Amino acid sequence: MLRIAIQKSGRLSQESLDLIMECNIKVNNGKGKLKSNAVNFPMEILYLRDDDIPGYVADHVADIGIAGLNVVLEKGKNNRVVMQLGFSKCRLCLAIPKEIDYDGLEFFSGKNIATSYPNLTEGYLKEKGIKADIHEISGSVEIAPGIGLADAICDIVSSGSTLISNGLKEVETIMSSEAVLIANADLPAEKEMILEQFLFRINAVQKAKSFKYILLNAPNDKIDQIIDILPGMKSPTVVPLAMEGWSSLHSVINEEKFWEIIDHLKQAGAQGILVVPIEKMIL
Ligand code: PRT
Ligand code: ZN
Repeated sequence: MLRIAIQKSGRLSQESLDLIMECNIKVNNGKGKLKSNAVNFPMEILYLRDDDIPGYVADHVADIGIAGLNVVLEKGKNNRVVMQLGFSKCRLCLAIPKEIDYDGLEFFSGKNIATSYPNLTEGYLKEKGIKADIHEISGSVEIAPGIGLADAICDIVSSGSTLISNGLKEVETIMSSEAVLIANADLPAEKEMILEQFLFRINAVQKAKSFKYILLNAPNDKIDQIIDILPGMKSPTVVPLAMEGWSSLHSVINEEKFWEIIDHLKQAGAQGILVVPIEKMIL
């Protein structure tokens, strides 16, 4: 049995649960529950505050967990980051009132900085040789300069609109973050095996998301030219159509690449192009 801790309610909750379910792990997720069991995979799910997840994983309360890299590094527990999950992307930034001219990190020397990330902020400034006064506050960090509580802040930024609406501007990026899967540094072999199976499924789901299955029709004399354009995994499948001299061509292609080559495909004579999602991809 592998215990995974995910955020109970917040920015990571839904996507963490979606990821588990996309791996075909069925969860009885009654609202308000603190714990639930998967019905078709040896997994138990704990619903916790994101800040507690690294600590619970390090203490063996949970075996693995999903949290923002920002929280994982801030807590500094002895866990392994086993996979980047690609959602809840954001960055940890230093920001100052927008009317102040900023001429480099020296600005922060001797200044008061409000943050919920004292360890990351201090670590970053120390590495740069800057000594500042760091004040830990747990929420609404953005309002600290406006009410005279601090000269600057260090906080999570995503779109940047919270900073703007509080009259602040971003001046330094301390780190980029996204949701990550962490694991206890020392799992028993049986749990490690279940983790491997889970990682295998996540990989298959993530690969499938960035690839599409493409089907198109083309005159037989254009097939070679079209195959050259398609950056497929292996050689595409070519099936003759009922209409004399035409074939249907099937391949798997990276979605980003698809938009680059669509015009070339059409120019080369491709018709009836279909692009369909792939649910799982195992290479
Ligand atoms: O209750 P619990 O403790 O579990 O949740 P929480 O309120 O502490 O965390 P939550 O749900 O807000 O965030 C969870 C994780 O999501 C964070 O640790 C980050 O890894 C990630 N994440 C992604 C964000 C954001 N984007 C984000 N925009 N976390 C916070 N914000 C906040 C930020 O603090 C600021 O107040 O949103 C505001 C900035 O957003 P923009 O879009 O205006 O720049
Ligand atoms: Zn939190």
